[in-house]
Amino acid sequence: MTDVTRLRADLHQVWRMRAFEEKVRELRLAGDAVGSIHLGIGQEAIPVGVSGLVQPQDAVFATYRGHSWAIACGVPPEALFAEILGRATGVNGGRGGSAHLTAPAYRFFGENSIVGAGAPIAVGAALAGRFDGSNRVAFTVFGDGAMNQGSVHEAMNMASAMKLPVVFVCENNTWSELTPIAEMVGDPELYKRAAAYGMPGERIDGNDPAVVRERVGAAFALARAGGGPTLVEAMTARLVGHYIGDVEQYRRPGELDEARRHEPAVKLAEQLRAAGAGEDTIAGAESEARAEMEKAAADALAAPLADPATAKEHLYV
Ligand SMILES: Cc1ncc(C[n+]2csc(CCOP(=O)(O)OP(=O)(O)O)c2C)c(N)n1
Repeated sequence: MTDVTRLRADLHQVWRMRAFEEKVRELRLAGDAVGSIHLGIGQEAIPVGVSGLVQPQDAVFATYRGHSWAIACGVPPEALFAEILGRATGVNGGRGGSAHLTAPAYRFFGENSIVGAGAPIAVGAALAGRFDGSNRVAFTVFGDGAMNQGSVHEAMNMASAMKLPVVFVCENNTWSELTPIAEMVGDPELYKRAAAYGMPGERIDGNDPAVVRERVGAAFALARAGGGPTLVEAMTARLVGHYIGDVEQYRRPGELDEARRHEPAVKLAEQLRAAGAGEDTIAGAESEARAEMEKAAADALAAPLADPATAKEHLYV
């Protein structure tokens, strides 16, 4: 693959995720979707970089900011829109909504609204892989705030002690809801904690899919080879509110202007220009993605709402 082909493919994937989420925001503001919705606009390079690393036997565990991770796993956007819109055709029959998307057939073992909960579940999935012969790698992604959850510490310790094939990725967007991570920790270089657990840890540019692919790819390779877990701290920025409706009074002056200069779509467009691509190549990546998501959303809107009579199906407790 030439540089231009790869960069164009990455830019197209970034735009698929962003166009999906911009459409979700529009649908939420119009009242077609309900409930609290968290967007990952600006953070797309991490799921784009990881998407090609996940093999059929693997398992992915995300957070409530998980739309792009579902797309990265290959879940069809129409089924995701339908889920968020409460439609019967949704990936979970309209029961889960934005924060509980789950699609095991696509290796996407779901979002989770409990901060840090994905990490111990991933450790369990990796441990299960020892017994079912799958050689599964369990991948889990969470925010910088989640690094202060006891469950995440316990998960990292157990994964390292048992040399389990887990890849821990911390999407460090520097905000935990409305609080800066720097005010909540003694050392904001979170990757350094990996050393305390006896596993490799590093901080990377989380706005460049190629860097993510290379460094998280090394973590997957180590895990598959029996070398145990890795912690990757991927630096990025959330260009929108914590949730749709967040008025973002906590932002520092100029913070978002600065972040927009380094966000993944801007970075990839610059790399494409440097590799000799024309403006039509760059614009096409965005317009194709927007057309795909407009159609997927329209098809989902046309589907019937979930039948309330089915609300109690699939309940276990
Ligand atoms: C166990 C738990 N505590 C608190 C909350 C409330 N809460 C929701 S999101 C959030 C911030 C998490 O920040 P971070 O882990 O950095 O992820 P981000 O939202 O930035 O992606 C908090 C505290 C929760 N959902 N679960």
